[in-house]
This record gives sequence, C-alpha cells and structure tokens, in this order.
Amino acid sequence: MNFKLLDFQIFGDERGSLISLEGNKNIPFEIKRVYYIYDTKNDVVRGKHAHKNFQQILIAVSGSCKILVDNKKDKKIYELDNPSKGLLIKNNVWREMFDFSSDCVLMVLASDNYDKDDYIYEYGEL
Ligand code: T46
Repeated sequence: MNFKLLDFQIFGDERGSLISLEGNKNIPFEIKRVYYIYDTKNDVVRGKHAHKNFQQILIAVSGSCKILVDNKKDKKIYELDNPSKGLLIKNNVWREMFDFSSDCVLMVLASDNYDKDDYIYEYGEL
C-alpha cells in the first residue's frame, strides 16, 4: 500500500508529552526537508496533486485537518487530529487537504528537496 497511518510513540510523564521523529527509524526514509502549513482558511482545499518520487509524512502538530488520499485503487479520508498520528504518503498518490481548524499546523517531512518537476497535477496522469 502506498499510503498508511502511523502511530508514533509518546514519551509522557508528569511534565507532558514528547514525540521523537528519526529518519530511517520511525520515519521510513531519510528526512531531507521539513515544511509546515498554517493559518489555512477553513474553506480551502490544498494539494490536488501527486508526486512521481517523493515520500512524505503529514502530521497535524496542532489542531486538525482531513486528508484525502487516492491511488486509483483505494481511496480514503483520514482525519489528523493528534500529533502522535502521521500519514505516510508514497509516490503516485493523489492528495487533497481540507477542513483545516483555525489552529491547525500541518507539518510535513519529505524524503527529497523541493523539485517542481516531481509534481503530477493531472489526476489522469496518475
Ligand atoms: C504536498 C502537500 C502535502 C516551496 O518553495 N518549497 C517547498 O518545499 C514547498 C512544499 C512549497 N514551495 C512553494 C511552492 C508554491 O509556490 O510554496 C508554494 C505553495 O506550495 P503548494 O501549492 O505546492 O502547497 P500545497 O499545500 O498544495 O502542497 C504541499 C506540497 O507542495 C506537496 O508536496 O504533498 O503540501
């Protein structure tokens, strides 16, 4: 399957909670890039593309949002509403992000540096 929900271990104690993300350990690739999406208007749909090669993990470190993933065989909507959940999306998966809460910070760990040529913007080209 080229998309999958991951559950990260929470190191919690009386002070609160901590989650550690390490490339090639609980993140199944070397992390080359991190970006985050925030201040998103509630009626906005982001994404609407797939990637030829990139792998990414999406984590709502604050707030919540929904992610539609579609590899033409399986199609699913995930709600990311907890920093201990990460959605792994591999290549050739259409993704749309929507229903952002006003406090949502969606952090993305990517397997490669930014490259606009890695994007597939036509669903028919998947
Ligand atoms: C993805 C989803 C989950 C950069 O210059 N460097 C970067 O690393 C990124 C990610 C974007 N940009 C520029 C390109 C655009 O001018 O930032 C602008 C917004 O990017 P985009 O419209 O691609 O944003 P989303 O939210 O539609 O998609 C992003 C990622 O691009 C994409 O890889 O899988 O988040």
